[in-house]
Amino acid sequence: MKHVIDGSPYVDGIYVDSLSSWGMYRNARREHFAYIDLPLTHDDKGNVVIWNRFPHVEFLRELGKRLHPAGKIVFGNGIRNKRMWCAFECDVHGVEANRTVHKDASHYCWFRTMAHHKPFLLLYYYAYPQMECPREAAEEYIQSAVAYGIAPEVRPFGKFIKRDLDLYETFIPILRQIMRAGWEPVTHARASDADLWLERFGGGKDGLFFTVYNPTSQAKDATVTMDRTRLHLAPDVKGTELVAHGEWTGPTATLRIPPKTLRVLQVGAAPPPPPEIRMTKKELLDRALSLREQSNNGSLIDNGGFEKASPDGRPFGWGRSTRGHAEIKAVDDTAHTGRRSALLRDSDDKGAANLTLRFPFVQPDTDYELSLWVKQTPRSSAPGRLWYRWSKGTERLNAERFDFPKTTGWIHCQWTLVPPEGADSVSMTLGSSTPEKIEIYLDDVRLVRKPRKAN
Ligand SMILES: [Ca+2]
Ligand SMILES: [Ca+2]
Repeated sequence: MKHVIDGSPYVDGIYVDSLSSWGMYRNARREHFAYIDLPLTHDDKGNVVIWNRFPHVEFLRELGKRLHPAGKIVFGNGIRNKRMWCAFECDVHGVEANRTVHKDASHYCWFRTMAHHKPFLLLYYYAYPQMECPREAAEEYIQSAVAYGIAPEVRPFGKFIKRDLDLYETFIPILRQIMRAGWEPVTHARASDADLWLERFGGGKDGLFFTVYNPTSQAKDATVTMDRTRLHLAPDVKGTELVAHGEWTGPTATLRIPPKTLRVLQVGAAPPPPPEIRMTKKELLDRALSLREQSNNGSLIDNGGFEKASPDGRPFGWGRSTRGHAEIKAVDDTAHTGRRSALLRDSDDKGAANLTLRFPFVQPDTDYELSLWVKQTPRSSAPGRLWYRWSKGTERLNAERFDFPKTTGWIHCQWTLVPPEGADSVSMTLGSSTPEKIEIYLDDVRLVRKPRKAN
């Protein structure tokens, strides 16, 4: 956790999945009682227990305590109707739902009430090949969700992107605008037809909006009358309707709303929608890698100096692979820089000791320079080596090996790794192959991008 938060500026938060799936049992183990902060309860027979939902709440609360000071967020998925206390601890809510949720406003009411001003993302697995999503269904889903300021996500994303792009172009800027204004539970407005869903967003500097959704199969002629006093509206306030682009003056808007259709009223002036953040995959990757380089003094490898380690010497960010009589740990009895280095000991001709690292962000037209400091103890019969393999997706490409120099004093090594055509990842192992025996220290491992110059 600490490593993720302190050492990874490219991690913006933590996504906690499946909150609705766990915690349904009562824990009667008394030795656990001392470690919970939330109240104990009892089961049907009167035995004192921890209701295991509450440790989930404590876990989310602790995540927030650690993430918020760094400006990072907690996303909770599965914020369903029995997870209210979890909801309060999360900054963003998500629910993966069956395709009937939008037919019943009570679900939306619950989601929005729990979230209040926080983002809420609904995810429909709508579009698998056997689960076609007709255009009418997409229209109903998107418009009804936006009525509650809920992001109407679908998965797999993009299957109907061409067909439904107009819906997203129309409704997502509106969603962003009303979400910024913020949902308010008291509308101070009345719709003339009780079948209509009427929700209010904002009332302050980010504008005042009302969403009016017709969930029925008949078109509705309706008026929305606003409480001018409570909403502080001038008698001649100007209003615009953002979906079909109507206009009116005063606190009463008259609308004709087709079946399963959303209208959004903007009352008075409002700032334009927040600018959209659109990044290509390449831009996103460049940004992530730049952030990684910034936090590692130009290197793409986190914790290449082995300074961050668990109390028992597990270096964070590295994989450890050992077989036979072998061990790997971060130690503080010697270091090239800082306090620690990694000790790799393999005293077995049938075993091996390797630090492993996969770098899955290999870019085209880029070479990589791997450098490190190494030394052997006098007991080390082999010098140790770097072995690495390129891959393209799941296809394995070529592998190469460089032996370390034999030395009992720290020595600097540097190699240029040239990706074969199409490679998108590289897996590196630093240590020993089976027949070799080693006792070596490694420190300050760096991987640096070297963009190839165009000819
Ligand atoms: Ca070090
Ligand atoms: Ca060995």
